[in-house]
Amino acid sequence: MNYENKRVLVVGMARSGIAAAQLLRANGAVVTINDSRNEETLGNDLQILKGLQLTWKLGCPAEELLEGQEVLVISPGIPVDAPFVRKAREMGLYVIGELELASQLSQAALVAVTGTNGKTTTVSLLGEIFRNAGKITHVVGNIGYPFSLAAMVSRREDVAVCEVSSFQMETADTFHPHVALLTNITEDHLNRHGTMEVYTEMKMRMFARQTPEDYAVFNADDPGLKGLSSQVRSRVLKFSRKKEVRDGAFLRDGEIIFRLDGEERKICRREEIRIPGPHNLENALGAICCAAVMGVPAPVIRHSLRTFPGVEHRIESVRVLDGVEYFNDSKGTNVDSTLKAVETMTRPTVLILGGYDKKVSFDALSREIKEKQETIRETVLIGETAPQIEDSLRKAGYDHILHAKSMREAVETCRKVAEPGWNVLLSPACASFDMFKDYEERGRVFKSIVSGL
Ligand code: UMA
Repeated sequence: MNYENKRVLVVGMARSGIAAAQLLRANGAVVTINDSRNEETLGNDLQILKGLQLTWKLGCPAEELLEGQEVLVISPGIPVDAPFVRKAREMGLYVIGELELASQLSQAALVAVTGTNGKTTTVSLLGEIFRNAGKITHVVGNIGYPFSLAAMVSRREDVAVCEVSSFQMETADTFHPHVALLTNITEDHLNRHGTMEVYTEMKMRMFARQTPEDYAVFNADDPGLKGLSSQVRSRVLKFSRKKEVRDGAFLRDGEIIFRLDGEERKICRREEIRIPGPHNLENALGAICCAAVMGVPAPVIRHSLRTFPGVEHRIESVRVLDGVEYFNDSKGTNVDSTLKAVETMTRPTVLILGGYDKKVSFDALSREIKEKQETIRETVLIGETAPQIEDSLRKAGYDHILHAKSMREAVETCRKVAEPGWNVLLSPACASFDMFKDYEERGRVFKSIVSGL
């Protein structure tokens, strides 16, 4: 779409909305910005919009601003069933999200990654691979850097690697990645999407506009993806750490192979991948498929796998104190992600769990903790979901349960109970919004408390 002189209302003035407003102004749109919060509460980040010739309407309901607008751009945090969004649709406005807007205006080749877990690690690794291949690469989206900022500067020869959330797909329209990867699907965000069917449907929207010239990459080992690859029109590649696949990436005698149309390329040996754990092997295999179909030579992929150190807040070692190693896995915002972190613990561990309530069940996690009680020696529960997690753990027959009212109290409790040779793991299995701005703030607070011990 051409946004020149289009009257656009942008709602939500956090990272996405601020970037969308800048992109729209750069494309000649007539922009009104809105947030339910006022300027004072929104803080300094808005300064960048000063002098951009925007109409500022902060601290008032968006409903009041729809009259006379042609387009409504919303942030991912705003659900599509919000009353003002419904009203905008009824009034005939074109309603899209920030990611959709950016994808329409970006010039770069688009590689997109979605799934419940592994997205951030995979896009970060892909960013590293494309940069090592000499490409100007923009790693954008749900990872925390809005696509709109890259869309303002991207050129046709660049690559945009986009982390896509189910929230962002609610408002997709023409979003069309040349390569799209689905890592896995397990229970998450049911407070927003209601059912697993709707959540899965949102993830699958990423492939909706692909054609047979595009590529869709699926994790063949994930039961949550069963049957989904037959729904896409693009060329399907799969990856597996358990079996050989026809087209895609797999292991043979410890060697990682990429195969397409019967032609095999050796990438590297499994143990050369620097990021640890079976879940990271899956992330690496997915990234290999995307990079290979984008034309990156095997030696560049291999070098990147050998050097990529992983991402902050994902099973990140913070420090060793009195023989106890502290790990920050604040990115463990759902049950499956915490299960994966637990799987990588090879020593006795005190696990900090709990946070914002996304209305999912903790029973699978509790059963696993009970089964692994030789490893998970204690749990320290924090936040809104502490009572649910306690009930679930007790139902599973696990009763090594402690409580803490704050992150500081949780860390201090861990310090008291952990013995030399143990680990302390913050992997809450929940989002952070009950106590923190986001998972990054939660992780930073944890790290600063641990560093100050
Ligand atoms: N707001 C309104 N009216 C409303 C509701 C909200 O004005 O009715 C305003 C709020 O006052 C606030 C703004 O909207 O100022 C918040 O928008 P946002 O929550 O979309 O915040 P952003 O900073 O733009 O962050 C979003 C993503 N947030 C969510 O999806 C909740 C970030 O993902 C993403 O990194 C960022 O865009 C950059 O693209 C975070 C996330 O939690 C990490 N994602 C979920 C996850 O990973 O599990 C999906």
